[in-house]
Amino acid sequence: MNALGRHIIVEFYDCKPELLNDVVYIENSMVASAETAGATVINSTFHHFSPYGVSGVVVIQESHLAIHTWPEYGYAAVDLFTCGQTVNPWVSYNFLKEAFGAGHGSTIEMRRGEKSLLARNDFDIHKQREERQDDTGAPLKTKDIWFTERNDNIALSLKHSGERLYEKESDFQKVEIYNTHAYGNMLTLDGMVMTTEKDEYVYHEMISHVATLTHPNPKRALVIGGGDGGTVRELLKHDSYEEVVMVEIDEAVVEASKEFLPEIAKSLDHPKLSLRIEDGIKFVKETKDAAFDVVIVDSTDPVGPGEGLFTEAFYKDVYRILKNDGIMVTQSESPRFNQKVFKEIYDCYGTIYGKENVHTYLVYIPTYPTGMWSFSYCAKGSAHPLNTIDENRREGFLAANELKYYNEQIHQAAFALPNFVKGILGKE
Ligand code: SPD
Repeated sequence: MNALGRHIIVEFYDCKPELLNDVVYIENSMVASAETAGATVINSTFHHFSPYGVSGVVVIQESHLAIHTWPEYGYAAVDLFTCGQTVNPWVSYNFLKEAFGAGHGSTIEMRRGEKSLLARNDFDIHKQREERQDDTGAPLKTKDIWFTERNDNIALSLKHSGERLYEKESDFQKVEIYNTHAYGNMLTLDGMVMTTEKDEYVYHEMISHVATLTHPNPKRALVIGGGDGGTVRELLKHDSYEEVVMVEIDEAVVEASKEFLPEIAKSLDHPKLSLRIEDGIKFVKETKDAAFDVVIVDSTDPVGPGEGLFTEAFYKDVYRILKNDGIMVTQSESPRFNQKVFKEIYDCYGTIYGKENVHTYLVYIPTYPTGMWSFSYCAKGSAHPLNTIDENRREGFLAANELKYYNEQIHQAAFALPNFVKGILGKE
């Protein structure tokens, strides 16, 4: 190509007005059109005007896509600007024409940056970087690329290096590993943060040790999900376990974690671990009654493959496969970010285990949206997470293992719920 980039100026007419006024739909369509064309999305920002109209930009590694809509005229003005050879802006054009239901479109394509008119002027980029430092004195990361997880109202963003260390569209979900500046390597599934190298211990210690130390003598544990390996790493620190079975549906999660999250995944080859790559729902359904002392549901969020792990039918099966004094712990989402699910599953556990045997506890995980995350402790028998702990056993365990988050006080404090959380759960 004799130019740096291609710029298509697009007029879309006779679009569906309601689509052109839906800021979430438009942002998702613009981002998907970029990805379908093979572009790498850096960030996007969109705004809805009252009462009509949306404006927004998707910044891609290869330039940008922008849009302004006039829903009342069924009209959208779109710019598709790509540079380099790999991204074809016409793929985005076709995608968007269909997405907005455009009756017709007209376009002008311009070549940007005629090479015959450009003179290359290389400058010392390293010198420029060395001169700028962050507050620790380290060279400043001049790339400004952010990963963002969001729902309709809340977002969490982390700056990363821009390269994806791992990226696979598996049969179940999109599995990615980013290298973030503040939290090290980070695993995401379908764009949702699962774990990061620097704060994973909060989640994995708290999902594992509360139940294990409350159970009088846990010998067999089952982990549903948890393919990164963090939960089994923590469970296997307890000598009482004779076997830990982990059932992860997606081999790509295990593969990515072994390669890029080695500290988290380090027990995935442990001799006491039976690792099964299969559907956890089916596994639980086919397991005989009273087979496990502890069941940990280390699921993703309730979308995609994780959805079936948030149903009454599944939890009833888990109840059945627990021994009479067995304990289940599940990750139960954020009281703020996923309030509806948080409340629904609490009620569901209450009907299965009896309200008095269900105890919600909270942890603080900076890389999950809102930072506040919950676990649910459910006892089939009467094991109470605060009253039935064998202190000698716990002391011995803590002396032998250097944990980063869990201790006696945290165990106790995690069950203290703020009033607004009690309110959501309908507790006095
Ligand atoms: N939004 C995060 C929900 C927690 C998902 N599980 C994390 C897996 C870590 N082993």
